[in-house]
Amino acid sequence: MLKSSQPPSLRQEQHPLIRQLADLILGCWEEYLDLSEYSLPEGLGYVEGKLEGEKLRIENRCYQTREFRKMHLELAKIGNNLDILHCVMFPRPEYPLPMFGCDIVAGKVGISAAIADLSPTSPEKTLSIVYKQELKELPINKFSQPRELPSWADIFSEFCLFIRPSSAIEEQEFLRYTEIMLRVHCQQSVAAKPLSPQEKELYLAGQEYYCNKQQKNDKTRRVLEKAFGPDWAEYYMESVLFDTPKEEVISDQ
Ligand code: BLA
Repeated sequence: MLKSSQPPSLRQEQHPLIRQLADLILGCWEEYLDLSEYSLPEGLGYVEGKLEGEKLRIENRCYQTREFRKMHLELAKIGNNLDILHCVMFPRPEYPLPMFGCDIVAGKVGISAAIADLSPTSPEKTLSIVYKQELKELPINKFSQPRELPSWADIFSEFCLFIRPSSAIEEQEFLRYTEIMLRVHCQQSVAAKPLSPQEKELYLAGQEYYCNKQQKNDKTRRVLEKAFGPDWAEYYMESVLFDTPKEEVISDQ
């Protein structure tokens, strides 16, 4: 078992909810899964750029396991204005697992966006009965400021929580909601059995659909473009944030 003994340095400087969620994610990963290091493309573990005169810093942690091709936790900080947490767990496509994803965007006046989901990858674009059963008690209607999803966001499940937390209590309730999703997901993942090669292709297509849609998030793209330019932003969104495993799948056959 690999220990994440060295906490990322950016974490200490970020909004407390981001710090708490980062600790929670890494803690859950270590508790349930047998982690190995996943190497990001050269030079992309830690990145610095300038956004309108403000420094943008990005710090990445990446692991893989039997069930997951890539588990990515990213922390980003823009000057003293914007703190971001981004996390996606990409299943190996031979496992019929959804995509866990979450994003927190915190500005000077607090958190403007907090989102967490387990997004389906199945051909039917639904979660399995077991997941639905496990998630159905989640208090999705408890939050006072739900946010409307943009038009590209047809990838998310009925359990997707997208809010602006209105208080410290709601921040903690968001954390708890995300924790339950993540625990359910880790438990289901370790119990998952691999699919046939034909079924694997269908789940791979589901992941590609998810990644293509996420790449349409102009708000993420704009932040990256301003700091690093459009070519780099495109490269980063395709090869780090939302890449699909095409080459690896072809090479293991
Ligand atoms: C929104 N994402 C945003 C916003 C910013 C970023 C600035 C706008 C905040 C707001 O509307 O209040 C920026 N997010 C980033 C950057 C990175 C990042 C720069 O992750 C990475 C370096 N986004 C994800 C994942 C999900 C996600 C995994 O990365 C969901 C599982 C969702 N972010 C998401 C959604 C919005 C958002 C749905 C709102 C988009 C909109 O309202 O148009």
